[in-house]
Amino acid sequence: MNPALTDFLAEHTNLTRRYFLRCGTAGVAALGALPIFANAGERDPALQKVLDGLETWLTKQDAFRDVSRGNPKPHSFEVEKKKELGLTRDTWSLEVLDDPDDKVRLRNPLTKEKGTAFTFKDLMKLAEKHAVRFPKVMTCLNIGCPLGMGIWEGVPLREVFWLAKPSPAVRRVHYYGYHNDDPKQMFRSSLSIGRILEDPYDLPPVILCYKLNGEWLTPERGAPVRVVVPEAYGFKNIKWLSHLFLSHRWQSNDTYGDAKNDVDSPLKTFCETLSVPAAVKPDQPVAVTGYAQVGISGLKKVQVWIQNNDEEWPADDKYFTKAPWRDAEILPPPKNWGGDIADNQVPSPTYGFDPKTGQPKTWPIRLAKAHWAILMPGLPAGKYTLRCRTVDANDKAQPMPRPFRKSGRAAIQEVGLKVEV
Ligand SMILES: Nc1nc2c(c(=O)[nH]1)N[C@H]1C(S)=C(S)[C@@H](COP(=O)(O)O)O[C@H]1N2
Ligand SMILES: [Mo]
Repeated sequence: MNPALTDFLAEHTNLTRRYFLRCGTAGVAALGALPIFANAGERDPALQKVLDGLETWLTKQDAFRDVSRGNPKPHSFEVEKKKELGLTRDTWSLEVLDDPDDKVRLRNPLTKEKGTAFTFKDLMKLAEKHAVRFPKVMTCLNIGCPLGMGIWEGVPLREVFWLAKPSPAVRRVHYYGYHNDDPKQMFRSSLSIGRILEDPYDLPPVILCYKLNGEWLTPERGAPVRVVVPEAYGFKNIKWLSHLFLSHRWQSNDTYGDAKNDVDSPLKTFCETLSVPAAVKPDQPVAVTGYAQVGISGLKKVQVWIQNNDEEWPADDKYFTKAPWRDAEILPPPKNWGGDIADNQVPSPTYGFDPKTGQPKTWPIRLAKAHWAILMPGLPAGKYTLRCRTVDANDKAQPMPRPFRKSGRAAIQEVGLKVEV
C-alpha cells in the first residue's frame, strides 16, 4: 500500500475512534445498547471498513470520470497528430476574435492569420505574475454526480481579454475548443463580460487553466488549456480551448442551452452516500458514508433518515421536511489530500487555504466536496429506505431552494436497506 494511503487510513481510523467516543457518551441512551459500546475502544468493523475505503478529497487526473465528446476524441490522437492540431503545449495557440455576427471592433485581435495568436509561451509569461489556484469540484449538470475534485491552476481569462483591446460594446465572450473541424461536434459556452472582469462574492476568477493538482493538464482533462469557471457546472469548462469571440450579443449560445439546461446555474449543494450496507442484522448499527457537493450556498449539515417501507408518508411533504433526520458528521480536513499532489501539500497560494500553514481557512470549502459518516442505530427486521440530504448555509434543506433538474441535480437520494436475521 502506498504511504500516503496508509496515512490517510490512519487518519480516518483515529477519526472513527473519536466519532465512536462521542456517540458513546452523548448518544447511548437514545440509541439503545449498541454492541460496539459493550467493548469500548473497538470499532464497529462495518464502519471501519467503509471509512478505510473512502475516496480521497482530491481526485487523480486519470481517475476523473471522463465524459469527453468527439469522434475521434481530441485527446486520443498520437503525439505527432496532436502537434499538427495544436493540442500540445509547444504547438497550442488561442485566437481571440471579433464576433462576425455582432462585432465589437477589436483593436488587436489575436489571429493565426496575422501571426498574433496567443501562445502557451505567452500564457506562461502572464502566469509569472497572474497565476491563481483554487479547489473546485467538476460536476456535469446532466449526469449530476461529480466527475472529480481538483485544484485548478491558471491565468485569469481577463488578462487575455484585455490584450485584444476590445471596444466598450463588448457584452459577452463565446468560446469553444478543438472539435475535429466538424461543426456538429463543436461544444460551445459563453460568459457575460461582467463575470470575466470581476469576481463577485469572493469567488476565484474564471481562468485559462493549464494545471490540475500541480501537474500539467492531461489530454483527457483538456490539455493544453481549458477554461475553468469556479462556480459553474462542467459545461462552461471548455477543454482543448482554441477560440474566444468577443461579442456584442448578450445572449448565451451554450451547447448545454440547446439541451434545455439552465446555463446560468451555479453549483448546488447536495449529498449522496458512498457506502450503505445492502443488508444488516436486527439491532446492528448501520454504517454510512458519503460525500456532499458544497454548492454556492455552502453546507451546514448532512442528515440521514431510515424509513420503514411500510410507513405511509403524507403526500404534501414530498421533500420529507418533517422526517426525524439525524445529523451526520462532516469529516474534518484530511491529513492526506489525495489526487497525487506533490508532498501531500496543497500548493501555496491556493484560494481558501492559509499560505502559512497550508491548511484550509474554513471547512468545508465552498464549490468543493466534503465527506461525511454516520452510524445509524440498529433496527428491527424489515425493509427500509435510507435517505440523505444537505442543509445549506442559508438553512435550506435539499432539494430546496432549487429543486429543478435542469439547473443541476439536487434530488434526495434513496437507498434500499434490508434488516434480516
Ligand atoms: N471541448 C469540449 N469541452 C468540454 C466538453 C466537450 O464535449 N468538449 N464537455 C463539457 C462537459 S459537458 C463537462 S461535464 C466537462 C467535463 O470535464 P472533465 O472531462 O474534465 O471531467 O467538460 C466540458 N468541456
Ligand atoms: Mo457535462
